[in-house]
Amino acid sequence: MSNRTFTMIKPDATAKGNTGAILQMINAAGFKIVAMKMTHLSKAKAGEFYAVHAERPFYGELVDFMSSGPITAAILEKDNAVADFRKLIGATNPAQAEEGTIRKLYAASVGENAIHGSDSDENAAIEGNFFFSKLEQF
Ligand code: FUP
Repeated sequence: MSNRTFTMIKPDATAKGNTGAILQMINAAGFKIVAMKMTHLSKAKAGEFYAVHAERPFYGELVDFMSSGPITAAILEKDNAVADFRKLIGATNPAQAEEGTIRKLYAASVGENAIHGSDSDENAAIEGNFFFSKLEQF
């Protein structure tokens, strides 16, 4: 069990001014921010990040959306980080997300779903290293 996960507050949440409220929920749930930056992914970078989904029908839309505006990327620390963070953000489709989850509160649709959370310890490390050098991870 690793104690770190990776997240992005997506362009929809950024545009709606929800970054601060989401970070507050993340902190209140016991996650410590150990790396963070606001950035704007190019299409090429968004495509690289989501390369695992390249064959899926929604890949083009996903890449367009994720490069449509600024995001906030962060590495978070807590015991059981990956699973606990997936619980905090809720289901991919906000219509199926539990009450009180970040996606239930802030996501509009399965595509524009406010926030990303890594789905495994292995991907958390890969995704964190995609955005942050070792010197930027505290
Ligand atoms: P999640 O792990 O909850 O972020 O969801 P997935 O890894 O299954 O999907 C990654 C991203 O692809 C989602 F955040 C949104 C997008 N997606 C769609 O746009 N349409 C779909 O049908 C499924 C996912």
